[in-house]
Amino acid sequence: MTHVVVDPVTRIEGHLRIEAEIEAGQVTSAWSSSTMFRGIELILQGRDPRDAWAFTQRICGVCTTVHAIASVRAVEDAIGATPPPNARVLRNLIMAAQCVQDHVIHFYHLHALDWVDVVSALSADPAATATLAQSISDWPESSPTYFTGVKARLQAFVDRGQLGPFGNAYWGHAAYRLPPEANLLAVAHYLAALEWQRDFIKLHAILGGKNPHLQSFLVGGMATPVDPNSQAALNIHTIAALRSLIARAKDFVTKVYLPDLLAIASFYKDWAGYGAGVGNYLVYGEYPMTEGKNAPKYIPSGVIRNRDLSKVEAFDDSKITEQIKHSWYKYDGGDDQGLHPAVGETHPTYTGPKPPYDLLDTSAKYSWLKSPRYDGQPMEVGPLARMLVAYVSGHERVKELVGGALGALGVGPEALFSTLGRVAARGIETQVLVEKISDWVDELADNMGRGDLRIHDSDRWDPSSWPKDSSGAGFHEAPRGALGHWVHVKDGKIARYQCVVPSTWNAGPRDAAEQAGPYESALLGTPVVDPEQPLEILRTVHSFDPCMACGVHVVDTKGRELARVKVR
Ligand code: NFE
Ligand code: MG
Repeated sequence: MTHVVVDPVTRIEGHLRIEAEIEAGQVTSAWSSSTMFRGIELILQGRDPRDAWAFTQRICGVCTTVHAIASVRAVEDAIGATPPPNARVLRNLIMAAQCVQDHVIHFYHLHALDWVDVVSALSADPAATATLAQSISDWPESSPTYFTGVKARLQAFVDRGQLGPFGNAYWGHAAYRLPPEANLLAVAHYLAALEWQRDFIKLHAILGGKNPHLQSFLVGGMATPVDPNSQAALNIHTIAALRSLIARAKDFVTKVYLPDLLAIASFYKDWAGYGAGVGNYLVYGEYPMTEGKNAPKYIPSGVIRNRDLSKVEAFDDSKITEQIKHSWYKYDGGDDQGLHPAVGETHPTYTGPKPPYDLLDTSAKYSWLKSPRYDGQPMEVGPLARMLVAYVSGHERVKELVGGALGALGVGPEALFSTLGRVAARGIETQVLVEKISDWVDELADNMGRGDLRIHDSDRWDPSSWPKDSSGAGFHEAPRGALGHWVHVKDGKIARYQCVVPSTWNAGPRDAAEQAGPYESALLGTPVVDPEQPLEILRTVHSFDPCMACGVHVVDTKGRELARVKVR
């Protein structure tokens, strides 16, 4: 048996440590640990709940809007504020844009290099690359001259010894399978996607003043004036600017991201057989289509258990608990219980090992992540969960795209329960959202046209209008999955605040019943050709798009080393 430590896992947000045991070339046990703590939940106590979103938004610099949205919704739920239609539409636009940008960045910049060998791209024939590119898409930048230029650019990085983002990976690993031309194509689009994401996210600058960390959220609505006749508000020129940003985004997703995803996946179909994980999927739902708490959502909520695609259960938030048997926290009532987040506790209690340590004691506490559970069960959250629930719920566009992807790869729906399924679901979700997002621009324009310029419910702005003691929950589907904030407001101040975050669901440690979390389960059976270069472990872990900053709500305060892979 070989014990492998990957710490920190790179090309993620925050710090994640994976330990795994490998026998006969396969992972037989795995542990996921997040190794730092800050505690945003604690610093919110005693503050004005109307300010909470600005603090929680700083939990993460990647999913920058998501904690703001969850927070304003939780506070609105507690104090009884109802945002008007323009606020809902503006929020939908902001959230969908976040998801689209985040997914494209994940595919090219955080995940592609697990599948794409940059060094091999240097031996590609640019003319053959152009032929390949033109065979999968009518994207205009596909000429031999274009790929000759990309190859020369890459060669120049290498000649200068300045590999930049390509400096650290397992180049030449036996598990890389793309021909040189496909590698060059992917590298070209890695670079193109850097430009693309910078362009597209101007949408956030327009609607939120800046990105990351938009400034326009407000409990009860949005702080973005809407007025077709004002230069100082979102007006008809803004609508035109949004339309052109979205059109360019859709072009790139449809003609570059999705064709690349299918082309790369076709060389790695065996990865539809690895990385399934817990087989339970949880979705809170997102993009309300009308006002009010029970509004229908474009991406529906629901629960799927045991990979059973014959039915979706209704989501019931009272079934959520967080456990801490293996997390560096203590609970007043004992560490073996699970607490609902409305009565959750955050008492950090580091019990070792003492850094710098060799191995974690996984029989004891071993992560700063808690273990969220639904009805006592571990749940995977994220794009795969959302696309599965939407698929089984009969979402037309999702059904079409899932069917199309499965057909193109020649695999059945069971292939979705895998590392590759996770990657494909993320692409499908991006396509669905980049198509849908323009409807919300139309809705905003229609509202303006009808003279509905309301952006805020001011009836509940004054704390004297609030109940003396109330609680609320705010739910959101962040790019990485189901996100919930729970707030208890007492005498106008925050008495308790709890966040249960997508990466906490997915990357959390074992629970009191010793059930493994989704990462830990997904790694079982993963082939590892060379324990010194555990590329395959990264494939499965990265397929979830880890964000430890969100997961623990932490910040890195220490110097960082690039990576440590330890085999014993
Ligand atoms: Ni920091 Fe996050 C998303 C949230 S993941 S990226 O998406 O919430 O835990
Ligand atoms: Mg929390």
